[in-house]
Amino acid sequence: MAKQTIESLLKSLNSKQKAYQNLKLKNPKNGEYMLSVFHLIPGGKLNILQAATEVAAESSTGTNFIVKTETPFSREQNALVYKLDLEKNLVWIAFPWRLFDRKGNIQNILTYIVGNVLGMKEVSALKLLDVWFPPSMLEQYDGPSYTIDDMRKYLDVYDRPILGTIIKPKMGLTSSEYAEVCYDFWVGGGDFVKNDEPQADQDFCPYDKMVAYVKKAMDKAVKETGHKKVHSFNVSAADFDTMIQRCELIRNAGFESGSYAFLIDGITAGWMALQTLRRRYPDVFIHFHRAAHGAFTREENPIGFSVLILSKFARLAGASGIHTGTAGIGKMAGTPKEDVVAAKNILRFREDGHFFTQEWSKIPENDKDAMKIVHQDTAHHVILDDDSWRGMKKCCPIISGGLNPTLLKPFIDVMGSVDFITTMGAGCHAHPKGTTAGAKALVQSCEAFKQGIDIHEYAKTHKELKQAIDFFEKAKKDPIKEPKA
Ligand code: CAP
Ligand code: MG
Ligand code: MG
Repeated sequence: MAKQTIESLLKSLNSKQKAYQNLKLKNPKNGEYMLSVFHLIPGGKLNILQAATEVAAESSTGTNFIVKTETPFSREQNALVYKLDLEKNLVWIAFPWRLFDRKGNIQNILTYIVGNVLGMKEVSALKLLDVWFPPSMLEQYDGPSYTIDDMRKYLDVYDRPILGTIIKPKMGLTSSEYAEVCYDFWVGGGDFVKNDEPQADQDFCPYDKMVAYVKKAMDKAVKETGHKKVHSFNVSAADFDTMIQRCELIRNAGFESGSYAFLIDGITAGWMALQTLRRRYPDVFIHFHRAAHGAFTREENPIGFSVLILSKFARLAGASGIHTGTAGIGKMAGTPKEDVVAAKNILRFREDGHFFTQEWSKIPENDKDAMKIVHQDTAHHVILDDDSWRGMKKCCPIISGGLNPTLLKPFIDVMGSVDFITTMGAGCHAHPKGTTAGAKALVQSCEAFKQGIDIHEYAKTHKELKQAIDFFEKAKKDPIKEPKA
């Protein structure tokens, strides 16, 4: 096949396709466009520019023919292919962001840019890899309200990850059994407990009783340990009314502000649920669990979007935290390139993505002190309390999935930060001596990290950690045969 040149590609476009490209777009970062990069392999007999302009059409104003009802103004809203990388099959598309529903509607944006286009015959591969929001657009979006910084203040935990668990077995405990396990984790020194992603109002674990018993367990644990605790309740439900009922049940169960979070299964319950929670409960940590994201984000999937995309939109929507993966260290697929890049992009005020550097609001160039802080920023308190208008608050990475005390430091080393919540399920409850010992082992592995001591050394004087190391390292060597507890 003759080597494609930009000229030959442009010549190949029909009049409709021509209206959805501008490879000479002067200043894509002029504030009018949300910018995006897709990996695209054309379908059928199309070349990459024909396919890309079809994607731009379908994800903005067009369809498969030019319609007589177009107007000069509607044409102004055309998305535009503005750059190509023919070697890597990459296409850059600029979306006039006024295309999108006013007052910050994420569901609407995603319906455009990863909606019908994922099903078009014109592409055989289409994956949204990165996105850039202009400052003028950011102003329209909520961003996080209650953040990990607020949770740190509540827990009085600053210089380490927030240590959490997911109650296991994943399902099947009664409400009182569930609360027992919460208590056992909290008295072992853990900070944070979450419902698992399918937890709802199952008949063997009635929601109202689960909430009531967790409150009792938390009160007992706080009294005995002298430390505050947090529980993240899954409020996902069949309908919004039930979701709100669950939120109100929790808020009226006597929990003090800061001691509970609302977990939403953001992919299966949807972005409307997430934004509803963010707008109704700005004083609550909104926890985005991303079950089912793999259908879009796995590296081997040619059609979908990246973990970075999911994470950036979660921050824009106002999630306080979202699962961003263990960079392959835990049980889920993932890499530092995917998971750590996503984690840093939602934590920091300014960070490189896969293709764009995103600043989560515009700081006037001449604002020296703010720019200095931005440059110094290592993901700590960049948003100045007295003028948080300057930036969209941070969204915290929630790191989970096959982790155990022996993997805490390896993950921190890959992440290069402790500013996250980690939740270990089996990593805690599979401990040979049970949940409380599992929690102690997690706390001890974190203490070892903070003191710069290898966990094997530290385990010599900390039996729960020793037991965890023996168990999990043996399990890793010989995963089939369950090592004797
Ligand atoms: C982890 C977990 C989390 C996954 C989510 C589970 O349990 O509770 O939902 O980690 O994955 O159900 O598997 P374990 P991600 O700690 O026992 O593995 O964080 O990648 O979205
Ligand atoms: Mg007990
Ligand atoms: Mg889970």
